[in-house]
Amino acid sequence: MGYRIVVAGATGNVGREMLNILAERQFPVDEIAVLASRRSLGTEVSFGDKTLITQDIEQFDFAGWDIALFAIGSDATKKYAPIAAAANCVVIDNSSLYRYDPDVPLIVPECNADAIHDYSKKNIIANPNCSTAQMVVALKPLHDRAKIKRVVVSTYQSVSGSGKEGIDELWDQTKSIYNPTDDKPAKKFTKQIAFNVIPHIDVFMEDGTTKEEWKMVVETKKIIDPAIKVTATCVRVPVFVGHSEAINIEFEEFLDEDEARDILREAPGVMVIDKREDGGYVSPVECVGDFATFISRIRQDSTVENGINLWCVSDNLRKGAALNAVQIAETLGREVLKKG
Ligand code: 11C
Repeated sequence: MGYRIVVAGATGNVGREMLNILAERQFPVDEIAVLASRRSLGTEVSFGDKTLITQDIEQFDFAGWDIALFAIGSDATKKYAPIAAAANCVVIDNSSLYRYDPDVPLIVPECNADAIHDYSKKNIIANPNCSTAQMVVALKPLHDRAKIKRVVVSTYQSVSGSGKEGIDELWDQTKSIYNPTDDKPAKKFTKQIAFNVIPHIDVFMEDGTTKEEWKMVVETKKIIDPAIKVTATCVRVPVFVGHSEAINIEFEEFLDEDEARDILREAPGVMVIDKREDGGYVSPVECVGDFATFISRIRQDSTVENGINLWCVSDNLRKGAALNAVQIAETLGREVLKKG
């Protein structure tokens, strides 16, 4: 016997990836329902070799369904997640709405799978922000060996993190650069994104950081260890899919770069590609469609007592969103529901 699964937001970038990944990983699905808002009602989406038709989330009865993967944004989640949870359907939510709620576990299975048992406080489990997810996969095994004190991270985030409109804006603006009569001013982003970089993702906070930067700080503490200090600068770059991060880590204890490389080679969800030669590292175009978080450029930082630098790249629609959500569902199935 398998699971009755719901994917809400099935026509968006993340919802479609959720369906692809459920099929690719052969999640034990008995029945699947795909939900959308009225605007996308009746849209066809693929699930393996099947074509599914979206149903109206407003009219949907969640009773009798085991797990709902939500990729519908915070406002819609606020309305529908409590309805699903009250019907005893466990919600795995990709929005930021519940991430900081002490009664909702925030899970990256490679780091804190044990937190799955806290799901029953609200019948809701939160999926982290994409830039946090890939970073904690890299940090956790190193923290277990040498205890991280402080992390300085700079991100290079692809436009797909801001949805289909972001992808369209980069595509249209890039074409329009070569055709000045077809001007495409910035709409989704605050400045031109084609052939440019923008040091601003999400809204500004009072202290001058952005909410994307704040999320990386708070979520890393909740997932790995509240004692870890994180400072982040998040930057949007003209890449379609794949977030990159330059991460500087300061440890309590000395950690040699070769040992760090060995630890990461053995770590779950990580693929180390680290040759000190031309092209011996991963760039975002190479990580698209992959499950792994890729680590390259592992090296000692001799400007601090116990420092390591590394470069971390992952498919933000997969590890950063859909894959992590499916991994949470797999963990819930294996550890709690035990049906598959
Ligand atoms: C971006 N990281 O690249 C964001 C997208 O809190 O789930 C995901 C936002 C979130 O724009």
